[in-house]
Amino acid sequence: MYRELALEFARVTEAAALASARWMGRGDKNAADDAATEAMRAMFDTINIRGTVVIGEGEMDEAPMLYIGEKVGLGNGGLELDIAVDPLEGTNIVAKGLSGAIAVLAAAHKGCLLHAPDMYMNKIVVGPEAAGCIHIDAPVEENLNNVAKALGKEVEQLSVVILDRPRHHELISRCRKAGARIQLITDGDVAPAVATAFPDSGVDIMMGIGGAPEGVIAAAAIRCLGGEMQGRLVPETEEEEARCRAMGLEDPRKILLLDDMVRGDGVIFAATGITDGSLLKGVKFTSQGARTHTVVIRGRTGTIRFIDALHRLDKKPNFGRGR
Ligand code: VTB
Ligand code: MG
Ligand code: MG
Repeated sequence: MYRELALEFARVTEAAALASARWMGRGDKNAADDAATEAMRAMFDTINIRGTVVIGEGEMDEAPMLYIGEKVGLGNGGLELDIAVDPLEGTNIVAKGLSGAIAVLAAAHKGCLLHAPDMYMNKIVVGPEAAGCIHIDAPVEENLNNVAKALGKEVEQLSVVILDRPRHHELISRCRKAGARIQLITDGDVAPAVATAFPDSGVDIMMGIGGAPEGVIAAAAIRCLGGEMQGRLVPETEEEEARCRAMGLEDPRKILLLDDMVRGDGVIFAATGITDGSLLKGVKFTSQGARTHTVVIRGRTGTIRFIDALHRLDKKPNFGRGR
């Protein structure tokens, strides 16, 4: 994966973040999502790649752009890549002005990303120091103990991120009984999943059921960072099971390891904060323009770059506006 693409992809998530940040707290999640999607789509077409969206905003008939199968990039003989996007991960977060929304993408060589269907996935994610210490089917108490040991902490010092949903009541109460600390989030499980790989982020484990497409996006980052993630799709109907089989998963409920979700290290992951989160600061507008905070990670080398960018919107009035 060409190294200059890292900066190009950072510009793509910056544009999406800037566009949706204009909608922060305005109570309109669809407008925030559309703005991010349009801005991301427009920026892709400044890059010399031959990209195909494999995880996106939905099927062609339900999403006007960044739909699954859409070609993005200038073409021009550029690299053939599979692209997974979530222009606005955490639409409700932005609509309400809460924390933890990001614009995010992962790109990999063609055929290297699992084409996860739009359904639920059970996930457990830890950073590099605790890799090899989790199992998605182990009792949660056992995972907590093993991760604490690997991190050289007491279970009482662990911080576990879980989506605040009724489906997680048992998980939450068992974590609490075991003594672990929990950060309940309203939405947006990709950012905390990635944060587990940063020891000073305040997030040690992310677990629970969220979106499968976002699971693969998080897996791309964790793959680059050397952490561990396990997932299991949660098909809820026969139709969903059929979709799993159609994408080549004979057993829809098999455990998905990192290698199953992201093959090889020809991967780039980029995310820009929209609202403040554990890893990334949100977009700030100033008299000078706007400031964005982005992380971009390259699988081949594992280099992590945090890009703190000041955008002179007076010179680039269309940046982050989808045009
Ligand atoms: C959302 C979203 C998460 O999972 O909650 C979703 O905020 C699914 O859960 O970031 P619900 O259907 O209960 O809302 C994620 O999209 C991503 O995994
Ligand atoms: Mg989205
Ligand atoms: Mg999402």
